[in-house]
Amino acid sequence: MSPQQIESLRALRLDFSRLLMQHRFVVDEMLTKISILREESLHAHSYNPIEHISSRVKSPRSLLQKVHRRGLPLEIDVIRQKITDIAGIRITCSFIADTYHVLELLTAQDDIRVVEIKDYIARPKPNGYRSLHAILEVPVFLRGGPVPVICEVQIRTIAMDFWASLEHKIHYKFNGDVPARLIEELAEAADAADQLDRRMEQLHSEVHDGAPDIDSGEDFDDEALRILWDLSMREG
Ligand code: 0O2
Repeated sequence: MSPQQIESLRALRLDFSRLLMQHRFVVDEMLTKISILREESLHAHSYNPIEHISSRVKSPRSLLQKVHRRGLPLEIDVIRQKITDIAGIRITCSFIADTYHVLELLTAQDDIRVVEIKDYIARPKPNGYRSLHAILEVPVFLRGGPVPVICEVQIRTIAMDFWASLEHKIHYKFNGDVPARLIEELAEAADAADQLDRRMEQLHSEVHDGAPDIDSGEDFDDEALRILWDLSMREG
């Protein structure tokens, strides 16, 4: 390897590690946003629309494999634009309505730009896969100013997530060549999961519809409440 080649390899390595770092930052930002939504919902409605959040940044190896599979050039700007799941966040909710609600709350934020929404709940994949996918662009505030970074957010119910993780394992086990009988059973299981989702949602709305918002303000304990009262008396 010539000194120039070594130098350009070093530069490429630095570019890639910077790219991955920016995607770690976007995950951190998104996790903060999602936690805020979750806590605020709990505070305002004593209701948590988000059951679970997980996240990952693609490993360097898996990123390079995808770049290679897609036949992309080793150019950071191209990779940044074309590989939209370097940063991935998965949100699981109890109910279908919550998945749309969480998506709406996130995409309504001023600093988030929606690149693409794929609604596999309204239009499931032929194998039965259901999930909401949002490709979002979020500014990450670095020393030199904001840098827009793309992340993929998958939002789905617990039942959809259960199905997807089983399907993923089966797919992996058979190296993509899943026997027809299992494909059929998976499709049936996806329908059963969907029916369960809809029944649970119906039960839930029967119990909760019309219930008033409860904001208990519990974080103000008795002592804080007494100080608040004294201050308000002084002001009044
Ligand atoms: P991994 O290992 O989960 O990251 P792209 O992802 O950009 O190449 P595509 O397929 O159009 O293109 O994107 P799509 O449909 O939004 O799917 C992206 C991700 O959704 C996948 O990432 C999976 O995580 C998930 N997904 C999509 N379809 C299925 C499915 O049929 N079964 C399961 N279990 N998951 C699915 P990756 O990169 O394929 O995998």
